[in-house]
Amino acid sequence: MKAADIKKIRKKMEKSLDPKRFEHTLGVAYTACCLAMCYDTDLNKAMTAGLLHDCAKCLNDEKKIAICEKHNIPINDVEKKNPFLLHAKVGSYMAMKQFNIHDQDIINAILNHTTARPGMSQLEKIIYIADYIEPGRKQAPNLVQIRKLAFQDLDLALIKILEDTLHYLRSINAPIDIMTQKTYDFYCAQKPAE
Ligand code: DGI
Ligand code: FE
Ligand code: FE
Repeated sequence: MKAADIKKIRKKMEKSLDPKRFEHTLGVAYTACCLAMCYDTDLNKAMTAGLLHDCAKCLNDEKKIAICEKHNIPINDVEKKNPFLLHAKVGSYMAMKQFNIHDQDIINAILNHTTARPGMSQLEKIIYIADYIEPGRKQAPNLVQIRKLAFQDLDLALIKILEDTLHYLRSINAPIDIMTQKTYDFYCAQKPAE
């Protein structure tokens, strides 16, 4: 991924996202770059995945469902009830087809940025965490603590974000995607004893 390609992607995102979502996108891209610096991960990949992670966010539900049906992308029960979740799957598809991204790690980072998954790569963790802590985020609890933790221990930050997300989803009675719960259980089991 060259600097010129990154500039092109940024321009396209500015056109296709609403201004607030574009601002969030820049926040995620630059936060992902900071985390990549901290954890010796490829900066260009972090930038590219950050810029593209919500590329399908501004499509309406009908459009996201139509794209899934047309291209045989499976929709599970929780996604059926909450089609916004599909922006990750549809986004990774668009990254491949419309933005010509062939790097599997970038594609996975976009695909798994909402629910996360067990066994994530460093880049996938970085995008998941950057999405939660970017400077424009205001509402989540424990943000001050999680922002600091992200630069100290990626896995502990991941666990805390998943814990707070599951807690929040339960509090509003939202159906929980099996992947969100599985990921939390997986990383808790991996956590070294204190
Ligand atoms: O697209 P963004 O708003 O930037 O962020 P995102 O793609 O991480 O989506 C965040 C939302 O996704 C947040 O409100 C929590 C929600 N979410 C994460 N896991 C699940 C979930 N929602 C449901 N219903 N079920 C899940 O398992
Ligand atoms: Fe998203
Ligand atoms: Fe996002």
